[in-house]
Order: sequence, then C-alpha cells, then structure tokens
Amino acid sequence: MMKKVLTTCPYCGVGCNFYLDVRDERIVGVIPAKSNPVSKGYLCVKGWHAHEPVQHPDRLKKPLLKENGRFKEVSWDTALDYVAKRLKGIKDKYGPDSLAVCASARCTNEENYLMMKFARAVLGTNNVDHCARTCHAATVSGLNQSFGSGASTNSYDELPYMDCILIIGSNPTEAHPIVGWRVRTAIDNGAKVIVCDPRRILPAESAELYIQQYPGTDIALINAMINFILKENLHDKEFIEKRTEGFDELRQAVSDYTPESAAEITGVEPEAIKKAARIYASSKKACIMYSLGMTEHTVGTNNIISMANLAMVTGHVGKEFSGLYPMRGQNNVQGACDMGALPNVFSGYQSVTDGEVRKKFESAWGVKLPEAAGLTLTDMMFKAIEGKLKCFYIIGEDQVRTDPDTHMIERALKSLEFLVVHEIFLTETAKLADVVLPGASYAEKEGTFTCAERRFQRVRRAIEPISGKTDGDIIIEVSKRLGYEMESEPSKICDEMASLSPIYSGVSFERIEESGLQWPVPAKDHPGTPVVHLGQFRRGLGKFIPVTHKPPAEVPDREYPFILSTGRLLFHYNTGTMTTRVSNLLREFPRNFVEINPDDAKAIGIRSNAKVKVVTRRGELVVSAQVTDKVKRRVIWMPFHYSNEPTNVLTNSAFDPVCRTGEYKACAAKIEKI
Ligand SMILES: Nc1nc2c(c(=O)[nH]1)N[C@H]1C(S)=C(S)[C@@H](COP(=O)(O)OP(=O)(O)OC[C@H]3O[C@@H](n4cnc5c(=O)[nH]c(N)nc54)[C@H](O)[C@@H]3O)O[C@H]1N2
Ligand SMILES: Nc1nc2c(c(=O)[nH]1)N[C@H]1C(S)=C(S)[C@@H](COP(=O)(O)OP(=O)(O)OC[C@H]3O[C@@H](n4cnc5c(=O)[nH]c(N)nc54)[C@H](O)[C@@H]3O)O[C@H]1N2
Ligand code: SF4
Ligand SMILES: [Mo]
Repeated sequence: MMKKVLTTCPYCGVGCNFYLDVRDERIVGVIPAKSNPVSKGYLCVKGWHAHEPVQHPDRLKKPLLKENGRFKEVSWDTALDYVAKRLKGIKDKYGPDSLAVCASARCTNEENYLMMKFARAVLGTNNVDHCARTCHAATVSGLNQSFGSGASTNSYDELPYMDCILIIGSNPTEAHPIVGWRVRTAIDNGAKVIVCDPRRILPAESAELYIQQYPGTDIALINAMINFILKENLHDKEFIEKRTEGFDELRQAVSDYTPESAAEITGVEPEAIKKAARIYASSKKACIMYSLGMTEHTVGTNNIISMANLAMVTGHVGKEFSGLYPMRGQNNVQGACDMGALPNVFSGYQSVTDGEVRKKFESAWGVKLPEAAGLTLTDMMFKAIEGKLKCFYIIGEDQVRTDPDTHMIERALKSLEFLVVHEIFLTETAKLADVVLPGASYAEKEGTFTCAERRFQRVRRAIEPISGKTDGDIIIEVSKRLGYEMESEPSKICDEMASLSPIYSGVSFERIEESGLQWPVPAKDHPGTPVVHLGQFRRGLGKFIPVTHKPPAEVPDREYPFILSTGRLLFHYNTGTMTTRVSNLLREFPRNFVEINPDDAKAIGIRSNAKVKVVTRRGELVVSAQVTDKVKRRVIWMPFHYSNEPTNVLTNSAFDPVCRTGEYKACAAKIEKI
C-alpha cells in the first residue's frame, strides 16, 4: 500500500511541511509541500532526510527496567505498573513537590498539554518545565516585561520586503535555513543586512555591515546604538510619545554608552556602531532577528530588553514589516511554552498563582491544584543535588548532553531516588534512568506543533507507533494507574486546551487542515494574527526598561585566556540522536572540533586538524582544531552535537537570575597542544 502523509518537520522551529512517502508501513522518503505557507515547497537538508531516523534499527521498541544496574526488557504492563507504584510511593512519602516533570519541545502540543496536566492534576506539583529553559526563556521573560507578550511579533513572509534586517546572535543559514532563505531573498531585493555576531557566519559575507563583538557584550553595543540614535535625532518621537513609557529613564541609562566607550567593551570600532545605528534607525521597514547569541547568557533577559528598547526608540515594532523575530529553536518549543509546560503558567500563559485562573482549571479538571509556582529545570538540578527533589519524569530531553556542566548534571540525576525517561533512542540521560519508556517519533502520532511565527500546524501519523504507544498514550496510562482519567483523542485534547486558553480559543484540528493558524486566535471565526501589538502593545504602553552591561560570569584570565562560545551546524541537530543516524548528514562534520583564530593557533603552535585539549574549570575534552578567521583572537567556538565528544563538560551553568538560562555562549577556557 502507498500513501503520502502531510506533516510538519520534527527538527527546527521554522515549521516546514512535507509529505512522508509511505510504502507498506515503510517510510521511504520526504516530498516537500508546495502549498505550505512556511516552506512553500522548500526544505533544508535535515528536512529532506527527516524520514530516516524514524525506522532506524537503534529505535527503542520495548520498555526497559533497570535491575542491579542493568536494563532488561519488560512488558508495557510491568513497566507502567512499576512507574505508577514508584511515583505514588515517593509522593506519599515526601509530598508532591519532591517530584518533577520535564516536558518535551520535540513532542506535540497535545502531548505537552497532557504532560503539564499530569504534573499539576495527577502528581500535584507545578514542577514542570522543558528545554525552553536552556534556550529562549529570556525571550519570554524579556519581551513580556517590555511588550506584555513573549513571542515573535511578526511573520516570516514580511522578511523579504524589509529594508533592513539586524541579525544579532542568530545564525539563520544553519539553524533556521528556510528563514535564512527569506533573508537571502531580502538581500536580493535590496535589503541592508547588519550581522552582529562574534563568529563570522555565512550571512556576514553578504551583509551591508558585519560587526564582530566579543561574546557577552551586546548590551553595550545596543545601548551605544541607542545613544547615537538619540544624539543624531534619528528616534521616532511620535511613536515614543504615543505608544511607550519610561523614555526618560532610558535616555539617562544610555547616556554613558557612547560608541567610543562601547568600543572598549565590545572590541568594535565606534564608526561601525554608528553605521549600524544609522542604517537601522533610518530604514523604513526594519526588524531584528535574534536567537541564542542573545538569550544564553547570565544577562539574557536584559539582552532581550535592550533589543526591545532599540526597536521602540526607532518605532520599528507594533506594525507590519518591523518587529523582533526571536528564532525559536525546537520544532515545538513555542508550543510547549504555549501549552504551559512551564512552572509558573497553565496553557496560554495563564498564571498558576492567579486564583481565578486556578479555579477555572480546577473546575475543568475536577481536582484541587497547587498554588505556588514550581521549579525551573535549572533549579530542579540543584534541588536534586541537595536531596530535596527525589523523582524526575523526563520526556524527550537529554539533559546529560545538553544542559551546561555535564558533570554537575550527572551528579544531580544520580542523586534521585527514581528517574523515568521517555525516549526514542537510548541517550546518555536514558542510560541513567530506572525505567526507560519507548515513546513514538513525530511520524507515529497525530497532533500539532507551533512554529516560531506562532503558527499552529498539523502533525499526522504515517505509520503505527513502533513501540505500540505514543508519548501521550504513556502519560494517559500512567495517570490512569494513579487514579486519574484523561482524554486520549488528540483532536479532543486540542479542543479542551482551546476551551481553557484564550489565545488559542479559535483553534481546532478542522480549522488547520490546510495551512495552520497563527495565534492569538481568540474565536472560531478569527483568521489568526500575523502581526501582534498593532496599535497597542499587549501590556498597553510599551515599556522602556534601562539595562546596563555586565560581563559574563566567567571572563578570561591568565590561566584561562580564551572565551569559549558554542552553537550549531547545519547538518546536525542538538544532541544528534537523529541526525547522526542519517549517513548523508553524518558525512559532514562527523566529529567535534574547536574553531580558533590563526594568530592564536600560531602562538600555541598548532595547525588545522591538530588534536588539542580544551580545558575549562569544569572539564576537558580532546578535539581537533579548525584554524579559521571566522573567530577573532581570544575567542574559540565549538558545536555541541556529539554524544561521544560532549562539549557541555566544558560549559558554565551560571545562569540568568530572572529566566535561569545557563551561559552556554561565554565561559573562560584554555587550549593545550597535544
Ligand atoms: N541545524 C540545526 N538547526 C537548529 C538546531 C540545531 O541543533 N541544528 N537547534 C535548534 C534550536 S534548539 C535552537 S534554540 C536554534 C538556535 O539557533 P541559533 O541561536 O541561531 O544558533 P546558535 O548557533 O546556537 O547561535 C546563534 C549565533 O549566536 C552567536 N553568538 C554566540 N555568542 C554570542 C554573543 O555573545 N552575542 C551575539 N550577538 N551572538 C553570539 C553564534 O556565533 C551563532 O552564530 O536552532 C534550532 N535549529
Ligand atoms: N553547549 C551548548 N549546549 C546547548 C545549547 C547550546 O547552544 N550550546 N543549546 C541548548 C538548547 S537551545 C536546547 S533547545 C537544548 C536541546 O536539548 P535537548 O532537548 O536535550 O536536545 P534534542 O537533541 O533536541 O533532544 C531531545 C531528545 O528528544 C528525543 N526525541 C525526539 N523526538 C521525540 C519524541 O517524539 N518523543 C520522545 N519521547 N523523544 C523524542 C531525541 O531522541 C533527543 O534525545 O540544548 C541546549 N544545549
Ligand atoms: S528549516 Fe527547519 S523545519 Fe525546515 S526543513 Fe529544515 S530543519 Fe525542518
Ligand atoms: Mo533550543
């Protein structure tokens, strides 16, 4: 039997659609979907090969139970009974807040809704979070303070028509290629692109201006741009007057940041800062595209606020062809946040500490709900080490490889009394579990993902679940064993979520058959919202919040003279569980490496491909050196996609005090020749 099943890509947050080509229960290929508004018939190299990991022989097929330190395969009933018994035992003994759930940005909205409901209604705790904590939590906390809503303000299709795109801390060509393609189109249409990135990424080659600042110095850079914009009278007085508050405080705060003083902090020529300010401020249609280069810092939230300040000073937000584009990472990280897989909000960003909101969910779910906000993923790890968190239920996340400071994370997970992991492959985190439950991949389930432009799109089942169950089925069965019944039909889970979440009120599976809908969708006849904050910010007036430069938690010194930054390659995806199992992808960059500037390489006495030891205060790793002027002196850069050569043994778990995201993008390191 042959069929073509339309679905959404399981990798990045762009949200491309394709058909899975299925022959006799075997997925043999991917066919792009021309009518999809996101991908318009294009895909990147990961999308083209997205079918390959699904039926890979390494897929987990049976539940695994650890006995005397070794896994043995058991039946679903044995595994689920055991999990329910242990969860109940720990809850009875230590109370509900001794348990925590990590939801998954790789899973569907409907599954994430079930996961947060499971934590709150079944386990009785708000301790639920997911990888947004490591990623764009600063976007949610920062933009919320400035605008009243923490998601992308505008849509992909505006990009080709921009006059200016300021790309800062985002590498769209590799991390969001189908958005990168729109940036390319904008350049072809005459847009001026300004790239601000410590690494000379591909878009820098065709940019009007490339600024190579030191990692962790963006507030100084942006404040200096604002300073110069005010000095040159390039600000939008009418916008500031009508739509914002707090301008005087901002003016005061940026007065110290002249392009000259910022040059000392950032390592960027004052003239370049002035040029960037002039281009951005005087363009009619200008937007800012940013990502983890801004969020993954101890000043992540303030970095986001500084960009919101810049956009408001120039009136480049709250209308079409403007705004901030936070390039959300995972296929469904936007959705996992929207579904309330966060410790402080239910679905639709409704606060758990708001009595009225709680009452609404209590009456819909028929249980009493916990009142205090729960722990973030960052704090769960610390609490585990302290012995206060006893049990962690992780779904589709590999913290051992992806959280900063691997040795610390291993210590945390080993301190637990009970660890459950839902996985599709046996990851390093799964290896530490007491029980591993084999979940299903995107190709085995019905549901939805929400992409970086807030578009809610369908995911469809191409083959039956290989393990017999989806992640959603597993949650429902564990809940049932704990005495709580949940809806199992994905479209009905979506209806329940919509009925409780105003921003999603108007969505349903029928309404998104064709091309999805962009939230807010407040009513069943509402067409969706491509641009938010039109006429008025979600919080009323946009708020200028003064922010000042603070160096990263760890700065270079005599012993550790380099700044290590980390990030992504086009061909690999996060931990690489899926992409390293695709031969065409693995062929490119099969091993980890470190990029180092030619002058530094010469000083150490190494050439490209020489083995070096990268050392930080937390760990060390032997990799090959890539000598390149992509990075400037004193800066080194590594990808983190390799499970057997784990970059995160090096990274720093120091975190932003507001959003609690770790500082993956800057720590002190040294390099030793071997
Ligand atoms: N191919 C591929 N695509 C992916 C992923 C993947 O693993 N592989 N992962 C997905 C996920 S989860 C996410 S969150 C996104 C992330 O997408 P991006 O954030 O675009 O990717 P990164 O490479 O982590 O970092 C972006 C840029 O930040 C720069 N940078 C580093 N430090 C600083 C700094 O201090 N300031 C500034 N201004 N820039 C800095 C880096 O040099 C890099 O070019 O990608 C998603 N897409
Ligand atoms: N050094 C460094 N480290 C980083 C970053 C960085 O920039 N630098 N970025 C951070 C960021 S932004 C992120 S988002 C995290 C990502 O961290 P993770 O979320 O841990 O990384 P992923 O590889 O996306 O892994 C998720 C896991 O989900 C599994 N999976 C995929 N689909 C499904 C499914 O449908 N069901 C189930 N049950 N499992 C599934 C995969 O096999 C994989 O093991 O990494 C962070 N780590
Ligand atoms: S750009 Fe992202 S969503 Fe599109 S095909 Fe590539 S990985 Fe998939
Ligand atoms: Mo991410």
